[in-house]
Amino acid sequence: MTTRFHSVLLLALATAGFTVPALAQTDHKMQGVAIAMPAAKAPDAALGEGLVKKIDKTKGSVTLTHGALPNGMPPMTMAYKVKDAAWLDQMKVGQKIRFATDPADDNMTVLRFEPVK
Ligand SMILES: [Cu+2]
Repeated sequence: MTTRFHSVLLLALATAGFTVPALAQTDHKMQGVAIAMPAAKAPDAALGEGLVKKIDKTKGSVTLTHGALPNGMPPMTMAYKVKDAAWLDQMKVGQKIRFATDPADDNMTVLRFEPVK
């Protein structure tokens, strides 16, 4: 009698033990998907378009005339710093680019860019 009771108890514990991690795992998976989806889309959605007006290698800056940006900046012409000074050699005055800026620097630094064809 006692032995049988223990078996049922163990079975119940074992079942509970398997059920809880299984649920937890499903939760983590769903959270992972929810977080991963916007993160994967963000980079391209965060790109604004600009026209290269001036390149100043001494100051390490590029002046861009840009349209309204995803970060909320209205259209304007302004000088940006660039994350990698070598990019100034890759940019050309009159070239259209798509670019992303660094929120940690009040969006005053170009974090990445790509030419628009
Ligand atoms: Cu601006």
